[in-house]
Amino acid sequence: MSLALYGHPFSSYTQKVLIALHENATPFEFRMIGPDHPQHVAEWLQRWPLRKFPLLVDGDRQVVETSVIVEYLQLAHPGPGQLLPADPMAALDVRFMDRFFDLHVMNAMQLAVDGALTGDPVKRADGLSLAVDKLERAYAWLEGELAGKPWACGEAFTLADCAAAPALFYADWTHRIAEQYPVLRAYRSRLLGRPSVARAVDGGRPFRQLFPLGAPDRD
Ligand SMILES: N[C@@H](CCC(=O)N[C@@H](CS)C(=O)NCC(=O)O)C(=O)O
Repeated sequence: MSLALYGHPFSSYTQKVLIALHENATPFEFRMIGPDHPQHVAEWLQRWPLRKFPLLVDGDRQVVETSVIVEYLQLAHPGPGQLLPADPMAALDVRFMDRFFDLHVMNAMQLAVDGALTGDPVKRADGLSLAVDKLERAYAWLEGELAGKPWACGEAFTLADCAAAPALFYADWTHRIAEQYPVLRAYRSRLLGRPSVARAVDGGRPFRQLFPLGAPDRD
């Protein structure tokens, strides 16, 4: 049965799943959500009225929540790249880092984006200030945690890296990772050099004007 992913190429959470799909060259149909695709929007909302994307459809089954989607892919459509380790304790570490990137990096960055989207300069400044505070704490912790590791949990590229790539990509646009965090800066660069991540970033490139804080001229 063929897979369909509803999402938007510039959306960080859509990219998290796209990276997982690209990692294993999993065939799928991308169904873009946006004003030019009302049919896809209607199908998505009918299937998931909570209005969050991406949404994966696999025959009769639909899957939401990106971490669950990536785990589902591993179970139902495994490929050569194992995004969750077989060892349960190692898998727990991967799930923890996945949660860290979603909750402490992606969500922190989103505070600034949401503030900017209001169009109110006070809310924009407040959102950014909150985001900077939280991101600084996350960056400092990651700097120690990632030392000596090529990927978030060690030698293998996992679900945690799928989460880290878009989270750090947009977090750095929101609040630049300072030179005092060389380990984290190098990790972000390594992620951007990974073919699956580069492909996801390229897919979002035509939509950079959508970034409400203003996309920097890099990456
Ligand atoms: N925890 C969810 C978060 C998904 C999410 O927030 N997606 C954003 C797009 S990047 C979204 O649906 N935004 C629309 C909205 O919040 O109304 C997941 O991992 O799938």
